[in-house]
Amino acid sequence: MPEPRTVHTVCSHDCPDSCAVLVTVDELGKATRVQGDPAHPVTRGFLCGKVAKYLDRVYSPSRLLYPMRRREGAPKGRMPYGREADVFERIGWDQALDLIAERLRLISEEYGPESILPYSYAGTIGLLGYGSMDRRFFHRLGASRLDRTICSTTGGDALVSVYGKKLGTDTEHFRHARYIIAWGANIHGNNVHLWPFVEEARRHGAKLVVIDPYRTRTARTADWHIPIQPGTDAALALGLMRILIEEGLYDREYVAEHTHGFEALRDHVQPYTPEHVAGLTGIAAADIERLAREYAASVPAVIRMNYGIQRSQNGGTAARAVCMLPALIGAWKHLGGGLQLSTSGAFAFNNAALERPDLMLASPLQRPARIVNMSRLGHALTELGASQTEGQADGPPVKALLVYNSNPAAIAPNQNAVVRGLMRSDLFTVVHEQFFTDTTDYADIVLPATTFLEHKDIQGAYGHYYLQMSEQAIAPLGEARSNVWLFGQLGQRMGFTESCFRDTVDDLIDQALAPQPRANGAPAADPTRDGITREKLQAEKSIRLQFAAERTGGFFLPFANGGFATPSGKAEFYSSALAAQGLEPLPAFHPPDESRQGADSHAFPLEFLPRKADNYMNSTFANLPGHQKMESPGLVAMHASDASARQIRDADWVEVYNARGKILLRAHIDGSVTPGVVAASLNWNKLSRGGSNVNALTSERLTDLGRGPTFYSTLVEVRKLTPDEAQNLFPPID
Ligand SMILES: Nc1nc2c(c(=O)[nH]1)N[C@H]1C(S)=C(S)[C@@H](COP(=O)(O)OP(=O)(O)OC[C@H]3O[C@@H](n4cnc5c(=O)[nH]c(N)nc54)[C@H](O)[C@@H]3O)O[C@H]1N2
Ligand SMILES: Nc1nc2c(c(=O)[nH]1)N[C@H]1C(S)=C(S)[C@@H](COP(=O)(O)OP(=O)(O)OC[C@H]3O[C@@H](n4cnc5c(=O)[nH]c(N)nc54)[C@H](O)[C@@H]3O)O[C@H]1N2
Ligand code: SF4
Ligand SMILES: [Mo]
Repeated sequence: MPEPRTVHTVCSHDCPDSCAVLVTVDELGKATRVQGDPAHPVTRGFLCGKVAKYLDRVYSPSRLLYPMRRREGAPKGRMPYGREADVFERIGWDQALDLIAERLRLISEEYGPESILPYSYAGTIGLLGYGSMDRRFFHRLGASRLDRTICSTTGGDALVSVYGKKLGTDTEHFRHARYIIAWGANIHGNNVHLWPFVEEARRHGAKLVVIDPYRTRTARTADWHIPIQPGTDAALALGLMRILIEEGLYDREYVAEHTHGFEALRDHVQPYTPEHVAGLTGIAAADIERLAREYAASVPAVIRMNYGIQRSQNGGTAARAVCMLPALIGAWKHLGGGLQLSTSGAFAFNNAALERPDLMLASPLQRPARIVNMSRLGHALTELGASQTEGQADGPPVKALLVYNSNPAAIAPNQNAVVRGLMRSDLFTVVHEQFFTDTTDYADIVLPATTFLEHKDIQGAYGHYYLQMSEQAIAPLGEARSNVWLFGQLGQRMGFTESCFRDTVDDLIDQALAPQPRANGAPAADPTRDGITREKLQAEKSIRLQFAAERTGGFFLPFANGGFATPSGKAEFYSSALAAQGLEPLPAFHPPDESRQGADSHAFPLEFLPRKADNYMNSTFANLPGHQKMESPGLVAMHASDASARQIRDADWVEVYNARGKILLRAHIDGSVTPGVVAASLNWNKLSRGGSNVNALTSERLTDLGRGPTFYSTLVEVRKLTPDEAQNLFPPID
């Protein structure tokens, strides 16, 4: 009998922190404890509240443990939580795989392979679980390609437009900062392992400023909270740049040596006077001036920009403008200065080897398939292919949907359209999941998935610079299987003869760590991953990327001395590449159409923030009682003046609505929002009164860069429910 042991795993939830998690496994093979690895320099021995309770999730009595198919005649549609299994019957894996392969073959023959759509995001950000065998499978099949825009492409494209790379200030260097701006970044809620470094800096006198329309946990503990009007960050950043230039507070040397387009920028920011920007952002002109002067005077200054500001119609431009600030003041030169949005660009995994896009040419299409934007799933399921004329169409309707790593019925915008699509009786839907969710309510087949304790993977991070090995700690529960296993098996059932569908997890890891090939075919030296092999990772578990500066005893400062991968080779204030795409080469402020200052402002008067929950991970964990207790979901934060104008008191039941939908929540007047702004957080539909969550109100409009969703450009109205209306709701009020 094996001894109790400790296994090194990595939390695979979609979080910048990618924590090193030590799992204690007893002699019977059961995990008895999870803890943050004290030896990991960013995890530092603690886990967030969500994952500290992880064994409640792994061993939940609600885990999906067997493949199932919808019973003959059982209609698709929302099921009360806990009753989902009633409409399914258990089948074996063999039967499930055969059924799926058979249906995909028929659908592909009748409608073409592009009528098959994968839908996945970041249920796991383990490298293999996120995208490897699945991509091979869909490429070889000729399925539509999913444009995975739901989270970060807008901000990512913005960062790349200025610097050419997704690199940022090292998390561990925040301890050296003297001025920290959390800009659309709820550090305490969404990125808690940065917090100890922020606190360390503050103990040494640093100031923490939070720019966020919502009074988050982070804002409440900050030195200065600036509640900006949603969607107006570009105006603020441009106003700050104007002051920095006007008052000579910028770094002339850095600007001259390392930036491109300064003269154009200087002229361009002229209209953004403090008074003008105050009118746009709701921030007093004196505060804008003070912020600019403090930011320039406190060396080193760092900005933690997270993905909050880019979930807005002009969020790409806003993120671009914010990204320019550290280049203007030369903050990159200093240890602890700069900006962090993402660190993911440093890992440079060999994605071509993992995902095998070359297999597209072996598909029946013999060409790359069409691209479908995941942020417009409602459109894809209800309109795509509906009115096509031969030859110039957008391709066939979606006839099969394979969902894994995602819960689209809860997280995709314009939910009523998504649900209408999922209800289609002619849509064949397969969902690979750990639990019955809002999405499995529309599945023909559900398949049980492993948690990160139950499979092996490797993982980079978007909030630190360590590459890690996540070992398998326990055997899969029931008949749960990993994403890699599922798509390898499906490939074989489809009769794909390429040997890559038989690759093992270790093969895949070796391929991911192989050097990226260069255009001319010669292997490129990938200095950050130099010498990091599977064997080495296996032995050391967590390895810091190998930065040249650190080899010689220095610090990794990504843009201290250039290092940009932009067309000009400089940090770009002016982007010719954007101009060539017909986009504005310099960032300018435009209000989102759906905002109080925008073109669509007449219909509904309140700005809506459909936020993430502090104690869930998007929709993950929302079904677990311990997490629900920490979160108290189902509230809409309102300002006292907006509430009283509508005869609403704290804890009243209200309807929040717009032209796309309505949801039912309890008013919460807690001082977290300014007049004209209301906020509520993500939950499961089936756990929400009225049966829909915040995404019943969000739209499928896309952002200016990166084709992303615009969750935070949403207008609503709120009205009080009558006592009669508050009765007989779904789910019933206890
Ligand atoms: N607890 C918890 N942690 C998570 C997640 C979760 O759901 N729960 N999700 C994970 C995921 S998927 C991601 S992508 C990261 C994202 O982490 P963040 O980028 O921090 O994500 P958000 O909470 O969307 O946005 C951050 C803040 O931006 C604010 N904001 C909204 N609109 C605006 C605006 O117009 N201007 C400004 N300045 N701020 C605005 C919001 O009020 C919010 O507090 O977090 C990850 N971590
Ligand atoms: N209103 C609003 N909507 C949002 C957001 C918001 O802030 N507000 N945030 C957006 C953002 S930033 C993101 S990233 C998306 C997130 O959207 P999703 O990526 O869909 O995130 P989750 O809701 O966490 O759902 C992930 C699902 O994957 C499952 N899963 C976990 N691990 C595995 C695995 O190994 N295999 C399989 N097959 N399944 C697994 C989990 O059980 C879970 O149900 O939501 C977006 N939607
Ligand atoms: S969700 Fe984030 S903070 Fe929590 S354990 Fe996972 S990586 Fe760490
Ligand atoms: Mo995300």
